[in-house]
Amino acid sequence: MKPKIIPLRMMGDDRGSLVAVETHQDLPFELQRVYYIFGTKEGVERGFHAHKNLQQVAVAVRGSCTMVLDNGVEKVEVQLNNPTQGLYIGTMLWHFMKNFTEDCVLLVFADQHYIESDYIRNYSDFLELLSDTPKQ
Ligand code: T46
Repeated sequence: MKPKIIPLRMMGDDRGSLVAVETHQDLPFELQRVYYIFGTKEGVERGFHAHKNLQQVAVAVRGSCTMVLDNGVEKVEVQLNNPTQGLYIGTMLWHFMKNFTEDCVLLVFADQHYIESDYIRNYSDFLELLSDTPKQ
């Protein structure tokens, strides 16, 4: 599995850096929600779910963490440590985050509002649903 990294447009000048993120131009979907994770305690791992329909792009705008993606067949670890690179997290991908630095701010763009019923929080259910999902 090859993780999909989305380069974000950096508009820096001698005052500093600026990255702009727009629906369709940078994100492969229409933006509906933004959230960010910060202040994660040392050693904490979070996530451990897949989404039935939600698509997301995650960017470590400060600090770093590791995103583990698992498509039910293979796992890949992606280091998020660059505010000009987004990681696309598609549907039906089990994922969790670890190795947060103390200063990590993980910004996530999402194509849907928060819907708890979109989460698959049990790994066996995830594998079962995957086997029912037609291959793309
Ligand atoms: C994901 C990974 C990368 C809301 O009320 N609204 C929201 O938009 C979000 C994202 C969360 N919440 C509530 C639900 C929980 O009571 O905030 C609490 C913490 O959320 P959760 O335990 O799901 O956080 P993570 O870090 O395990 O997962 C989050 C996202 O929820 C998830 O969609 O893909 O980050």
